[in-house]
Order: sequence, then structure tokens, then C-alpha cells
Amino acid sequence: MFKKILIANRGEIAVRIIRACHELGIRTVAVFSEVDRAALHVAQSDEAYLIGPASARESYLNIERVLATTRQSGAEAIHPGYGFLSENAAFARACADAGVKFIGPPASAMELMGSKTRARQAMQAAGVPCVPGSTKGLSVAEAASLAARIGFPVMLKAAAGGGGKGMRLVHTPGELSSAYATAQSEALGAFNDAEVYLEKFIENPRHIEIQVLGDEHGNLVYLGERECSVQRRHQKVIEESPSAFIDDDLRQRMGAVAVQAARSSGYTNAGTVEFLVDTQRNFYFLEMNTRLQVEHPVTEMVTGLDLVHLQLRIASGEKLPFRQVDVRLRGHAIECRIYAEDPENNFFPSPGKITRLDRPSGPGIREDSGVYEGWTVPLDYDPMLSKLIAYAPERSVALARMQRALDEYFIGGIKTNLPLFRRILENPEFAAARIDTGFLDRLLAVPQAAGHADAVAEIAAVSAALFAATAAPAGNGRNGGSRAVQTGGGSAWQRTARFEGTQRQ
Ligand code: MV4
Repeated sequence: MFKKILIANRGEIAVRIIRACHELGIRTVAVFSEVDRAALHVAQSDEAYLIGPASARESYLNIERVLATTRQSGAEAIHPGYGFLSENAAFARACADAGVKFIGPPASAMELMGSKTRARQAMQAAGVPCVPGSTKGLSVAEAASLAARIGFPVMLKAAAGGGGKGMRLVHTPGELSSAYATAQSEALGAFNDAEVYLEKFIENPRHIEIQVLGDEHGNLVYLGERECSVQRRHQKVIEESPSAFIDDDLRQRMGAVAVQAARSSGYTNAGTVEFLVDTQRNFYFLEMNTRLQVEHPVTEMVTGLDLVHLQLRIASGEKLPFRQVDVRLRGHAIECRIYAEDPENNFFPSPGKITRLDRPSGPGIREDSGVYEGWTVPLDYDPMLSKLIAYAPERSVALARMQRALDEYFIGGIKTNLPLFRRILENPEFAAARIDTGFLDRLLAVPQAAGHADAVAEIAAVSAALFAATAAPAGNGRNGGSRAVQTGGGSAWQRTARFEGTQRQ
């Protein structure tokens, strides 16, 4: 096992990796930018190095600087986390050239999966079902004739894209050429690569992904699925495992296909095969993410495995310590991504100082956080603050635990999307698992008064408190009413919010 590794990341994922390292007796080297001097990952690591200014390009994405710091610190390996350099094949190759172990798949597998057209070619050749469409970049004329052949609606996608960038839905032949021009220029602007390909459009799909894990001795397993259909603008908001839509037979077939996708691309370490599943339960390969994902905790909860431990053991050359038959999925896990953003103001980022932080805990609750009370969330990076994960033997209980934990959670001083989660968790469609990739847009399209459920609960709580204060006091009449005023009604966060409000006045 490694003695010391460098973590080329920040925030909650850097903290998550540091925890795993310390459990395995590995010393940790953090890197940080000028605005992250006081960040949690810096305080929790054994050593930390300043690698540049706030701009990610000059710090967390600076390959030369990260590698020089690795040499300087004597770290033997680099964990890239997610985002930043995690899916950069050139970085993985530079690590190999520098004699530093990249904790992830080989650069060749990252390169293959980085091109959606190359990936589709390879996957088709390996017998992995793909969405009907092209396996190479198309001219506008080729796109028009293929669309006519497979039928509208179709999607134009950037070959270098993924995650929804450079994507255009086309309903009719008349729209195709202008959609092609937009997709192409978006692709060129975002990825410096104008290659555009085409797929049949799958209506109302679910987004379901399979976690895979491979060692460097040819052993590969899948670790069940994650249901990621609750998204907004291609950003996942809630993830769960298992999916209520997937039965044992479908899970086993998708798992076998995911392992085949990984095997045929020479994949090792942790990866995720993304599928679209249509309303008839047909599934189609979409893309493969060659990194540890944000939502890996839900898989950890239902498998009882630690994916970061396993990544480290695999990268150090160990064999997988179990086989597919040993993998047991037990219970249900759900994750909410807590962001510093304002759901009342078009989810505009809301960085700033966290003046108060009351974190949830208790049975079945896990919080993977990158923040602390008193810290100022910088505006330079993704504003995800933490991930709240609830686990229970069954879905309904996991949802109840999540609701209870959301009620305990209070983040003061900045706006967060906590109210959105309270709203989703009380939605009957969500409770019944009637979710597809259109669920959140439908929910957000329903007009609602400012604050809605929060405001209603708040008004009810304040009314109750006022009633208690003004009504004839019970008992001795001295403190029967005032006690009710102090406590108020509603949940812990509502009481705290009122308290904070009082303090500020
Ligand atoms: C699609 C699709 C329908 N048909 N491809 C969006 C993100 C990127 N990973 C692929 N995406 C989609 N690709 C075909 N051929 C619908 C989506 C899509 C979507 C997928 C997953 C989760 C949410 C989504 C929201 C809108 C569209």
C-alpha cells in the first residue's frame, strides 16, 4: 500500500479521500489555491501546498504544478477526485511518465470514453446496446439523411461532450440545419472540437448508472445501480440506490453489460456506465464516467463497501478482495446534493460566510461535507457544500430519515437549496418513485408562493406561538405561555431560523 498520496482536489471529495487514507494508514498531501487557505481539506491533511491563484486553470487544473508538488512532497500516487483533472487522459499519461501512480483507469480507457463517437464504436463492437444513431462525426447533410432514416425526434450531440453540453433536440427535418449549426458552435466553443454526431431521441427516459470496479488482474464486478433521474439542467440533484424501476433480472443484465463495457475498454479501478432506460425498460449505453462519482456514497451504503479504500487497494496492485457472487445489495440509500444556491432566484450561486451550521446526524444519516461554521464559501468553484445521505432497510424509511435530517439541517448566512429538497421529499410522485428525467422540471414548473411549504409551516408555527403567548396561561400562569413562545413550532431548522432572525434584529 502507498505510504503517502497527493489529493488533486478540494471540498468534500478531498475530505472524503483524506478520511479513507487515514483509515488505511496513508499520509495525505493536500493542494490548495489562494482562496482555499482556510479550506477544510487543508486543515485535515497531513501536509498542504499552495499551488496557485483562485483560477482553477492556474491551480487545481495546473498539471505541471500538481506534478511538481507531488515530487516535492514525496507522494507516490495522486487521487484526482471528481471534476478538475479526474477525466483528463493527458494528466493520467503525464503521471505515468513521471512515475506517479494515477488512482484511476489507464489513460487509454479515459481517452476512449472521452470521445463519445469512439466510445459508441467500441461499445457496439463489444455487443453493448447503444442508442440507435451514428458512431462517427457527421456533416449536416449526413445528419439529415440519417435522421430521415431512423426517424425524428433525434438528438445532435458533441462528440467531445457529455453531461448535456453541446446537445440539441431536433423534432422536424426543417429544424435540423440550424440545430446542427448551434450544436457545432457550442461544441467548438466548449471543447475546442466541432465533431457532432446523432442519436435517436429517447422520450421520458430514466437515467440509471451502474458502478463498476476492476482490479489490475482482470477481475471486474458491478455494484448495483444508481437512479439519477432527478436532475436540473443536467446537474444531478438527488440520487438513490437501488432504483425502484429496476428488478433483479434487469439489474443483472445491465450489470453484465456494464462489466462487458469496462472489460472491452481495458478498464481498471472505479467507473460508472451510464444508461438511458426507456419506458419499455430497454436500456442503452450513454457514456462511461472514468472517475469516482459525486454520488458514490449511495452505492457504499447498499453494498457495505468503501469505494475509496478499494480504489487505493486496486491502484496499489491488490486483487479485488471479493467476487461478483459476494456482492450483496441491502437496504436503500438516497443522497441530496446541498448547494450554496438560491432556489427562489433561479438557483443563482450564493457564496459567502457560513454564520451558523447545525448538521444532521442520528440513525442512518451520513453527511459528507467540505465546509464548517465560520468559513467563507468562495465564488470561484462549484458551490456544492455537502452531500446528505440517508440509509434504511427500505425506501420509505430512508425517505423519512432524509426528511427528518433535512429538518435538523440549518445553514445560516448563505442561501442553500435545502428548501428544494424539503419540497421534493414531500412530493407524492417522488414518494411513489414515479420519477423520470422530466420530474424536477415538472415540479419547478408548478407556480408556488414564495417559500411555499416553508412559509406555510413558518406562519403556522408563529401563529401557534402567538396563540400560546396570548391565550390564558395554563398552570401557575407565570411561564406556561412564554415557554411555548421560546420553543415555537415546526422543525429544528425553523426554530433556528427564527432564533437567528431575532438575533439579527
Ligand atoms: C439523451 C436523451 C434522450 N435521447 N439522448 C442529457 C445528459 C447527457 N448525459 C445525455 N442526456 C440525454 N441524452 C438520447 N438519445 C435525453 C437526455 C437527457 C437527460 C438524460 C439524463 C438525465 C437527465 C436528462 C435530461 C434531459 C435530457
